[in-house]
Amino acid sequence: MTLSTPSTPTSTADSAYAAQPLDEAAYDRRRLRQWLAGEARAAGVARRDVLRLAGAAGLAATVPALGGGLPGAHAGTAPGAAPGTAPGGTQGIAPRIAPGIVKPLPDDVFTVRGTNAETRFEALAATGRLTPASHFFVRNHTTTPRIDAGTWRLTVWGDGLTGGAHEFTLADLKRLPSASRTAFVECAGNGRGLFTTQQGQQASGTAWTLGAVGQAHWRGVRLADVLRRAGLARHAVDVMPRGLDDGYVTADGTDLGRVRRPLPLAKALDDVLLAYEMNGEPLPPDHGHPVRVVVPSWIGVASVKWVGDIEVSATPLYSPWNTDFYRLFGPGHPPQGSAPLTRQTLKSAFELPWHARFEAGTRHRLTGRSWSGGGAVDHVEISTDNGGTWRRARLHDAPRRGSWVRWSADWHPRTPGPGVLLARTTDTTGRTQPATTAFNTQGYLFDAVVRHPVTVE
Ligand SMILES: Nc1nc2c(c(=O)[nH]1)N[C@H]1C(S)=C(S)[C@@H](COP(=O)(O)O)O[C@H]1N2
Ligand SMILES: [Mo]
Repeated sequence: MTLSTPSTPTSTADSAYAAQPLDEAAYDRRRLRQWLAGEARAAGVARRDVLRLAGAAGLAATVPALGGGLPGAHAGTAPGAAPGTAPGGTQGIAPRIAPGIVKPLPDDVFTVRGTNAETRFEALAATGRLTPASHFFVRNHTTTPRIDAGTWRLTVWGDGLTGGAHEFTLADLKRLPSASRTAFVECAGNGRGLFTTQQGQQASGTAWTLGAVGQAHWRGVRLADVLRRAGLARHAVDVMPRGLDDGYVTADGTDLGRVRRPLPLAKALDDVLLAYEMNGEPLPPDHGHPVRVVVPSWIGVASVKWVGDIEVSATPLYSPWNTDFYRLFGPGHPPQGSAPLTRQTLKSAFELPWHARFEAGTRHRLTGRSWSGGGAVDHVEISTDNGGTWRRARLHDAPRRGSWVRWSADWHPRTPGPGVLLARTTDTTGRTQPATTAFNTQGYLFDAVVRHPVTVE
């Protein structure tokens, strides 16, 4: 993280948090035990829904009692989204419009999947280390809201503050020291479709291939600075940002409320940003205008868009997005699911269309990208003989935590016919992409080596 101005001195109360170790695994185990023991409250979800959802997820444990304390409507919302209206009309070929996404979605850049848009990896070949907003995937639970930055307010509230609720305008945030960093945002379900096409397994959810990922330079303020200004108390444990988009209603009609997911305080105080700029421009509507959370290296849902309020809590918080969703369910996992997912796994992708064609007897330059939520990319290998031999790809970016690396390798195919291209990365933790990924019913964290089909002719 680059701080453009030195951060303000911290109070003694704050240093207690700074000293708190960031042990995500321990945090998750503790929260899971508390959930099972019924200590936590399921914020914002009606009790009957918690019971039903717990049943559906095979949760045999006590369902937590509901706590109150949720504020009502939020200031600064201008819902009235204009779903399906692309600005600037259509020039030339009419771009595809997904319900609820504002920006144009040209066919050569995106695959529309329900309310979401997946970036075609071959379209990234024309982009640099940063993904322009025009090429950045969109994952919307509902529709992109149109929010007026002038009337927008961020409310920080909860029993984890020393005093009452605190409101920030965008101008207030911009007066704080700015902080920026380059980070990818990747959906936990990125690659889900490959469970089916590569492993013959059917997972629920959007059947993304590899394009539910993008990397931008985010600029804003440190969440830590905002929490401190709001009066963070010593006994705070969780922080839960919530979006201003419409509540999410499941297929069977259950309203789960607005998108929200708790973060452990240690992560919230570490490297999390409240971003108001993406690649040097104000955030575009589809990516969270005017302010979104950016949680580097963690699964995309942690990076709440259109943030309107942040609950700071003295007790563990739960939402459907860390209980029924974004855990691993299925064979090999406990009935209540794994601990809530935090960091992303690692992946590699060629900047090629599926079934790309190559001329035999010519040298071709293969390009792609690799990334990991576990650490920086250490190296990338490719195989053009179905995994028989592997060789190192040339890296084109200095590997950094939370960022992807562009790479290339030359290939001189000689024999016409169908084939597969393989790429795999190893990160600085020593983890390498495996041949297969253990199945989970919601298809999260696919990280196996992808068998990219090509034809030599
Ligand atoms: N408020 C809100 N925040 C959200 C979402 C959403 O639907 N609403 N989707 C989440 C998910 S699942 C992902 S993967 C990322 C996607 O960010 P992007 O659309 O900017 O690519 O946003 C996250 N933040
Ligand atoms: Mo996601």
